Amino acid sequence: MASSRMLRTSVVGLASLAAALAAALSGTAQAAPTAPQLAPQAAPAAVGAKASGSMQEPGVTASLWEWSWPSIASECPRLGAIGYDGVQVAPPQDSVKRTSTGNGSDAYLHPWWEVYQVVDYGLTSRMGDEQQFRDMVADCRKAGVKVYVDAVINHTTGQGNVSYGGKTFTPYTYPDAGYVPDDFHYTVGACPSADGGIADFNNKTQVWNCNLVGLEDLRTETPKVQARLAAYLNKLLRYGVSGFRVDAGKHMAPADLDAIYDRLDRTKDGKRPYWALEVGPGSPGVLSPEAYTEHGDVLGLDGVKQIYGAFTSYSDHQGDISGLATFGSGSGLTRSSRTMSFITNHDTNHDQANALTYKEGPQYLLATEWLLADGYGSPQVFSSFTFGADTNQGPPSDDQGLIDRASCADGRWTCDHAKTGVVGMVKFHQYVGKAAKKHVYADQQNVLAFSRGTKGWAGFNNGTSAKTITVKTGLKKGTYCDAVTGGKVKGACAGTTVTVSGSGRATVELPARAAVAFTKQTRL
Ligand code: LM2
Ligand code: CA
Repeated sequence: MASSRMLRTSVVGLASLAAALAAALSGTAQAAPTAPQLAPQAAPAAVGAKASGSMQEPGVTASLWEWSWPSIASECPRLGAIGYDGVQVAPPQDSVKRTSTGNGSDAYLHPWWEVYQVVDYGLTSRMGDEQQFRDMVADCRKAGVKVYVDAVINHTTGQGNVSYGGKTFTPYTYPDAGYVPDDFHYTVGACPSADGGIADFNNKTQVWNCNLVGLEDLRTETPKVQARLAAYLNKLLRYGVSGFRVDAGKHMAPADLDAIYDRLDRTKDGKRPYWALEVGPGSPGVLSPEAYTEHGDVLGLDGVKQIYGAFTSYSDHQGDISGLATFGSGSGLTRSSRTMSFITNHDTNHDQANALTYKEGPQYLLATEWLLADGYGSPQVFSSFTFGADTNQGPPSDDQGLIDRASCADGRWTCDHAKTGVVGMVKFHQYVGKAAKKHVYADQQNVLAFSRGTKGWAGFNNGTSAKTITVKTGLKKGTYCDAVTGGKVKGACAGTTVTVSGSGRATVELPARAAVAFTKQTRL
């Protein structure tokens, strides 16, 4: 669990990591190369076209994280039918395949995090082979679902010597990717810390040039590395991918990101690729999520914490979900149009701190439903595998680490993206579009309700007992089906029915830890 603690620290960006890093690094069998030598001066990075202002919105996406390619291919028709605009997939490039376990708590031979250690850019991975990847992208596109790839472009590995694709490597030398020691910051002496790790998360040179949790940091400022990375991303674009979640975005200088983005081709739809940078909160100035919005969208990691706080702090009398009425730019977050929002992602999911996850059951679903109603950012629904107490646990797989077929029936996969309430709220989100939040009811007692213009209304109860509220809904007189309990099916309500009076008011019972929502579309 040292690993998850490390990552949380990096995401949160707390200052001194030196001791922890040294300890973590000594845990790896990898020797640093001999004395750092001086590298020839790299050509100045090209002034890249900024990604901001030039991309399409991804809308609602599902992150089917560490689902295999055939499993995602089969799921895409359902995603499309529900109304998802896209699916985000785990890093598809070839990664380290461990042959022995690490020390102490690091007991899983194939932990989930293997895929974040890049060996080369062939598309053979735990999730499937290149043909399966291509077929998946094609099948999803056919179903009207765009594919977004988790792009690990900041670093290679920190351990091991063999990959899923059967490639071999040694520290700082990756023949199949074409990398030699001069392609890494540490090797050329460009990382200003004694052990090559990031000791100070407020120091931009360290954050950009040193090894994040021992992962060998690429010289993303050089034309050679930029070209290599762009070739990988362009291959994915040629296969029909629509954009990227940029792993460890904060650990690359904005100029490097711009230069790489500038080398990217258009998507199959003729658009500039989506580009969402992972920039963990906690560091100031140029390292802040806000600063990175000049170079792409950013992941809403600060929002994850605020949402977690609102949903979990009521018993401490520190706040409640009605405070989320002003969530977004009103609560100090990056602007909606530049943010990918979510309740949890693969990191916070495994950290089990400062984020709601599937383990919180109804509260996690309630939060997911609320985010879809709120309209902040481009909401992403996280859906992956279930796991036990050891947060290193990998996805269900065979003894070689190859991931099993996902099933929503065997209890090993959460399938939160397909739960009835989430499905109803994806439809709600798509229907209300950009309509403004109106008729806000925030009772300071863990209940929040609002309309989206005159198109839809939603109420959320985070309390442990049911609560009945009478509110103005913004909708016309009529009988409506609750989207959360199944909506309108063949002219009848699958679940709860709500009556709106001539004055636009309704008396709604909000069950414990649950939501009720309806739109003009679910009117009988
Ligand atoms: C990320 N974003 O910036 C990913 O979202 C996160 O999941 C990745 O960390 C990280 N950055 C690098 O891509 C995960 C995981 C780490 C794990 C790394 C690499 O949270 O724990 O580190 O992937 O697999 C593991 C060990 C760690 C070791 C490191 C290098 O847990 O103890 O560090 O490998 O050998 C010495
Ligand atoms: Ca870097």
